[in-house]
Amino acid sequence: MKTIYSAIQPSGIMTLGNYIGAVNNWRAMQSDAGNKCIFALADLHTITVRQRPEDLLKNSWSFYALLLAVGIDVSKSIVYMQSHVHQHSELAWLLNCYTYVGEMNRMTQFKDKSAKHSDNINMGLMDYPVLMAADILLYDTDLVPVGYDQLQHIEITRDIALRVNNIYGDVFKVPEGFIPKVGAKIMSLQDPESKMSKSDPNPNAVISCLDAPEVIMKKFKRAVTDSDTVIAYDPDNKAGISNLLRILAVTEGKSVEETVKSCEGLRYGDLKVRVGESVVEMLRPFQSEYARLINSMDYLAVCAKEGALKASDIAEKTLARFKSAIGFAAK
Ligand code: ATP
Ligand code: LTN
Repeated sequence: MKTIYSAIQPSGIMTLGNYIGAVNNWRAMQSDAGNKCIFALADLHTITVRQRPEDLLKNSWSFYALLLAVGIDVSKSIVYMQSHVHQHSELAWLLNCYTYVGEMNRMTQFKDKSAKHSDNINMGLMDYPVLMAADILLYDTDLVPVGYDQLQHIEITRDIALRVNNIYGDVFKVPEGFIPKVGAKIMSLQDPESKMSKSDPNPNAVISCLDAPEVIMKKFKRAVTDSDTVIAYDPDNKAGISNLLRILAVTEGKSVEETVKSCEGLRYGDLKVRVGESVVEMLRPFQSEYARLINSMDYLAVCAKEGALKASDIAEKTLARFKSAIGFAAK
């Protein structure tokens, strides 16, 4: 049995990047009977950037419903909110004492977010990877499915786990990252050199998984490409077209090579329409399931509560094991 763990922040909107790079793979991994899957809404991570309370609350339930709408099944997987399981904060504190300030200072996401939120470079922003390490290590995780941008955080999680194990023996299982072959980095539709991000202020750059079909088509038609006319996969010189080809490959379930072949002779405009239609079709069942779930608040609350109970059972055992290894007196 392999334990799969991942999380997403309940902030902003769920983008096509989140869907393809992360949550759709979570669903796929859940259907393997050899996997035990645990998925969280990383709401404690979300407050590293200032949130309006009413938005955080609304987004938390919305993202919970989004995960179920993707096809994550609470009878097979544990789905919970991080803030409901207090062991995350406690382990993060302990791990802080085994993490160096210099390591955190070098994290790419910390540097990017500090530049973006220069008026609020709080300790939590710097400590973000340690909380993420706590999330992962609490569940004796084998694999962490994430998009490319999170790989550095998985590496530091491994470093911290190995460091603790070197001091105290085998306390933590050392996890591995799991990156999808295609789609680990979906790019912005307006600036194909940078990642499609849920906090991008330009709505044309980002497909929300809840965008109406006509909005999706319009955004793809406006996608930035290049002045050439030949459809070819060349991420360095044709970032926009290559991004569209990757999205099409995932939505049609083909390799990038097959996709390029099937687009031979098409014009850029035709490719944009084909990608748009393919994304609309992929999201159609998901959107109708979301519409049903978001009106079933009682059901969502029961699922989240059960998820938190199951998660804290596991988390408590790992936390107790580490506290005893450190030398804390038993209660
Ligand atoms: P932000 O950019 O605002 O920090 P985000 O869009 O990266 O947010 P997260 O909640 O931080 O969203 O990420 C959730 C998951 O989605 C992570 O596994 C992340 O790697 C993945 N992910 C995010 N953006 C993309 C993308 N453009 N392509 C592929 N995977 C992505
Ligand atoms: N930092 C992650 C979200 C996250 C996460 C985790 C992912 C929080 N805890 C544990 C995997 C495992 C992000 O996607 N921005």
